[in-house]
Amino acid sequence: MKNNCKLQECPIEETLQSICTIFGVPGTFEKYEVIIMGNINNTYKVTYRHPDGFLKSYVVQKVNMYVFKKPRQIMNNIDLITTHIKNKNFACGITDTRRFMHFYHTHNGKRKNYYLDNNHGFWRVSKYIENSETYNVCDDLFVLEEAGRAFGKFQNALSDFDAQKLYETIPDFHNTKKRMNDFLVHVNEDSCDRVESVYEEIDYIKGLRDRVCVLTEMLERKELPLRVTHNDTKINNVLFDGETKQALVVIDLDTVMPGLVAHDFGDAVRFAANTAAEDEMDLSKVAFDLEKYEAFARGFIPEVKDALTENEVKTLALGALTMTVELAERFLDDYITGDNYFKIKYPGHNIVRTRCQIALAKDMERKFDEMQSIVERIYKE
Ligand code: GN1
Ligand code: MG
Repeated sequence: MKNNCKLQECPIEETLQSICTIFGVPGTFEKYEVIIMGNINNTYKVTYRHPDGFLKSYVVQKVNMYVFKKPRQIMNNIDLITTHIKNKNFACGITDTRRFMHFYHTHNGKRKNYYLDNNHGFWRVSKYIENSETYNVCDDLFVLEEAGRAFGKFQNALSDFDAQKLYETIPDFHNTKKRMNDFLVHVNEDSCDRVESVYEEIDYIKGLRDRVCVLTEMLERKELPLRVTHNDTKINNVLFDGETKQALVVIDLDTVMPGLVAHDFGDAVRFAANTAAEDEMDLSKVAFDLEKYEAFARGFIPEVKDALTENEVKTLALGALTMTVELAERFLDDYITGDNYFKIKYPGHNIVRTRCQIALAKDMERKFDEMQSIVERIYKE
């Protein structure tokens, strides 16, 4: 590998080796693979042969600077959060290293947990957790309950974390009201001439506007407490043990910021209780599965119930509808403004995603009373 290689001009394999060298990874490069999960950052699993002969893998990520304008702030947050969680776990006697995230520091000069290359590429390297797996669509109710427990425990572990110490990595990330207002401005502007093809979807989102702005309004009136939340609680952000299927660790800490519990609960079930993938084209396959919802709730609620206020319990189900409609709006907003935010695999991918979220939201509307009573029942148990 050439040391003077400009990262942006190198084939990805050489770039990854350069990055690993900068982060002090010992041994020799063996292989890499692209980790397809995630709509924002570019993620790779890179494997090295350690000088002692064994193979060791690392997660190398290039952070999307269009989405994360101040990535140094993210790395600052991550450092504080991972240290806090690790200390709390150690205090409870949990020392299994597969249960913690770890980010490596650069070996050149200032030992930072990130590296900015010559071309404004922002890189980080974290531990790869061996024998772990993650799910996009999952039918195993045990796994879903484990995911609920993992996010509930995560929430709990951060309950005494001073939110003032965290940067707001994406301001107004789940401010549904602001997102709705901005969306309607973009619809009016129609800068890419795309609005005509999506009137039906725009109308559906507009129709639910008041209902999905309830949580933001309750927060504004201080009827809901602001907590430190994960804000991106897709089940694929939990790593599970490949054999026992137990949840090991919550990953993707980029959006950990002050937020609402209902958003974390809601975003998780939006993803995990969908019977289909988030971008399923065949809408007849898309439904909200109450058994999966219940399994997640059964893991999540007992972990957090002592801390929850009455209003928080009452709004968990609404969190699911809110996050689903908000994401439909975000995908559609990205489509009509030119597909700059989410990575797309084909033209129109964001419309497919929007339609899938709308189909899911419609099913949630039909099942809303049952969603409410499942939460209440588990809360009272
Ligand atoms: C993005 O990249 P990923 O998959 O972790 C997005 C989430 C969305 C999600 C939808 C920073 O998360 O908010 O819910 O896609 N992350 C950001 O799949 O916008
Ligand atoms: Mg994420």
